[in-house]
Amino acid sequence: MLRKWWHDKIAYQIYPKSFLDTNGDGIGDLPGIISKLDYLKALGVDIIWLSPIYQSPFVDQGYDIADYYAIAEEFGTMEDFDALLAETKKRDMAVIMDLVINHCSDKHIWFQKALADPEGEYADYFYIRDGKDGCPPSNLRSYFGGSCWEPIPGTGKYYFHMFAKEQPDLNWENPAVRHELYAMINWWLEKGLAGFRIDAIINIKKDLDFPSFAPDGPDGLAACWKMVDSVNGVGDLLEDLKNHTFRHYNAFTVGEVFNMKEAELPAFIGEDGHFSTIFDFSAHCLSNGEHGWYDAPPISFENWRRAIFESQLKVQKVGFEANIIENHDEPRGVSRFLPAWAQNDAGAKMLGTVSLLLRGIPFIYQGQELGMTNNNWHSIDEFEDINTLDQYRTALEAGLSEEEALAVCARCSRDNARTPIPWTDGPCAGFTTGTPWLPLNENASALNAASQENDPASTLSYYRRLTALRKSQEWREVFTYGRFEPAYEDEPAIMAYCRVMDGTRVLVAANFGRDTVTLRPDYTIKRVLLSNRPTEPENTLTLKSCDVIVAECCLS
Ligand code: TEU
Ligand code: CA
Repeated sequence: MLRKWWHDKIAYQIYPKSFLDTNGDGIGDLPGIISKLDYLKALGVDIIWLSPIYQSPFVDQGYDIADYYAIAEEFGTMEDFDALLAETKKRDMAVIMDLVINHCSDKHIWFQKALADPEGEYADYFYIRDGKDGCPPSNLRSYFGGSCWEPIPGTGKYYFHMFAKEQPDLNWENPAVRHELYAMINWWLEKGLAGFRIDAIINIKKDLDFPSFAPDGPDGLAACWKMVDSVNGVGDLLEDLKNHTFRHYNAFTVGEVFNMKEAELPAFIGEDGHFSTIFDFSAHCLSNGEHGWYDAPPISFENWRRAIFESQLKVQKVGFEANIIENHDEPRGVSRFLPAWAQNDAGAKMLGTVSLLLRGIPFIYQGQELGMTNNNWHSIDEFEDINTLDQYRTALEAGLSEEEALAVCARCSRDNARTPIPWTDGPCAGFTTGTPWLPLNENASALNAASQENDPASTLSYYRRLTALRKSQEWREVFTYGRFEPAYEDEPAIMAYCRVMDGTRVLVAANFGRDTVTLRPDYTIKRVLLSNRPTEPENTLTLKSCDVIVAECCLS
């Protein structure tokens, strides 16, 4: 396998709005990020992914871009951005930005021009079609609810949007659109950006006939991903994108890809694939509800472990995936993947260990290193997320009570991951001197960075040891390139695997159960490299509830 510069790196996702506010407007900003670069360096972070910081009306929190060349004033200026690049470079860190090119904002000049003249040049930057007998051209339902087709007043025409109506989809079949987007991407890469996280990219290929599908809900509509599933040819567009941009910069690209056809994995992430890597969402997809969050199935330990094992075994034959516990679209992993008895410090360390030492590129989401949890939510009015508000309506329409619908959103909302980072136990947790744009977590006075900073037993201190182990001279090779082998699969509460390479075998084993388990001596332990236990027991392989060990094993 050809070695790439990013293979052994650790990435960290920043959701700028909630990271750190320095001017008291309640919104995190670029100077806030710059002031925490040493914190990130100490955590072992090599690559920083910034969720969108471009100019935007923030209907979908910046995933609706009005100007791809401008920094949102909420976050700062282009000078701030350049300073961030310079400061990261000094620390030998790289920055990647979010690339949102399936759609733009309805406030983007291209769309404004398209609306002004729905027959003109810019109309062809989007998908504008005539209605059928006063109805939309097809029955697809957008990801955020309602029809994918929005009428253009007074014209009988509609434009297509897979997300909010304020996020019109760009017409990737139009060479002029591709040309504009590629020029923009190269402009950022020229500035010194290391690459991109590429948003919702599978959606760029449309079925240009825009057929209707069998309705799958009481609204008579069908989920728009059904079109994604049924259409071929996204690969040609992705190759075109790569060949005009990333390839020339040796950029690191991580695709946000759902609904990929399984046989296409090598084309996506194999040697010279469309992307460097894509996220592994296999565990997260286990809770996809058939109709929405309200019928999302719970995730059992068994299914979670199987999903990860299957994915690891499949992907290692092809390339690297990017492993996450959570991101800005997902509830906190500690509240989601851990059983009730493990939702504590020990559990957070255990979950972090088994995730970060998998084969692939670990992405830590801001606050994960502190063991942040979902928030307690008391009213639907506390939420900002457009997706959450839609899911609340959907749940009510399905017959849930207001209380039940709120409970669904409290469990699944994307805002769980978007609450501000608690930096201190002071006012507003040190996040802002003003009013935070989204409520702080109720546990912020107990769970914050300052209280963990100098406590060797804290989740933060443990994460530092964990990343240091992964990156150490001695072990980075096996954690980067070592084969993944499931272990103790017959133990119903143990998540365990080995990373194996030439003369080295490392066992990672965690007890997600409530009871103590003594593992069979399948492996002879040479020494424990890391564990979350205060003292090592007589028998290394005796794991109490929430214990995790990382141990070097003898080969035979
Ligand atoms: O997400 C794409 C996507 O498919 C999401 O709708 C995802 O399924 C959902 O958030 C899960 O609840 C990306 C971004 O990550 C997300 O924040 C944006 O809202 C979306 O694209 C539109 O740009
Ligand atoms: Ca601010």
